Amino acid sequence: MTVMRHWLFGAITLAALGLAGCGDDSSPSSESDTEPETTESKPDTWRFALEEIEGSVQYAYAREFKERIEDRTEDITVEIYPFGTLGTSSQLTELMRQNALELAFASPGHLADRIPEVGVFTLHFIMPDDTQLSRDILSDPELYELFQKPFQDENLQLLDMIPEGWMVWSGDRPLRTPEDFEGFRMRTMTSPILVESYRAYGADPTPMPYSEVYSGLQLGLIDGQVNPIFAIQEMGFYEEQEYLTSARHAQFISTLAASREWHEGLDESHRELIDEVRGELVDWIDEEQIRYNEERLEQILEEGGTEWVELSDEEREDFREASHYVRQIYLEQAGERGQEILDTILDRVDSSDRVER
Ligand code: 6CS
Repeated sequence: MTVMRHWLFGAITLAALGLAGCGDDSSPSSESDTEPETTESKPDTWRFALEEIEGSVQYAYAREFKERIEDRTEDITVEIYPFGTLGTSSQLTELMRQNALELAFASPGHLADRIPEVGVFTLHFIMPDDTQLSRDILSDPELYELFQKPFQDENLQLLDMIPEGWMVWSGDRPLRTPEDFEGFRMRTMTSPILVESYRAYGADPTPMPYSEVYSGLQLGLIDGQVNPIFAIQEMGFYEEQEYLTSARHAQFISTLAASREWHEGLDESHRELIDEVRGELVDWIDEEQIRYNEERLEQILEEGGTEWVELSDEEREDFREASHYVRQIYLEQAGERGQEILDTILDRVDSSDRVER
């Protein structure tokens, strides 16, 4: 099993990774007394950790980000740490909070444990089907403004929100109706809000980290899991499943975060550069993820042994209705700011419907 090797985390030894000295100025630019004085700017390394393996959507983004940053600076190197090299999603977030890591992806399905507001992206039937509208929402300055405070309260800086594709249910059975979920042990990411989303369909949700999903399927600890197609393919989940059901109930959206302390300590020009690159990658990454997901689906189906089930609008309607009350649970967890975030997204979707009519 080739994918197995990706899951074996190296020990999270900060010293071995050169991350020792968390919290103080451990960057190569900090001068020691004995170093000769120079007016040249010193090289600086931005460590960028991913929740996904090489070949993933996050990896594509990080590679492009690295290339664009390094092309436009003399003194910056971006070092990419794919999944399996530093730790789980929650551990990466913790490293950034301690200013021991500069940049990392943090999926709302895990991050909502700490920042309930981002749980909005785990709710079902919220984001629009329309690609352009979805891009506009994910780059809406008003939304960034609303999310920034809870990120900063956690010593994080929100830099980007990127789409990684529609979530697809993989399972030992097709999942056409909420009744099909009866007793279905669905692996979810670790935030409690996701547990509620699947309880709403009558499932038996089982939160676990990404690294344990393959063995969970293999050992029969879970009946299925949910992820975008590119991930189902590259992590080998489809090998242990007979059906893939597409309900287009939610997109997988990831947040790109930075250590707040690090971000605030950057030169203004570097902060502006990050912003510039982020803006350039909005359309680029969406086109990439669409291509990744289409190609990987073809690969899975060509291999055989997995059936693709696409729900009709009528079938989706039953799930939409069943999912509705989870919004209330989100609001209980995310409070007033959560309400503003949810209202802003729904308002963007509604006003676009009105314009179309
Ligand atoms: O299911 C998960 O936990 C993960 N899925 C993806 C596609 N990216 C990162 C996340 O940790």
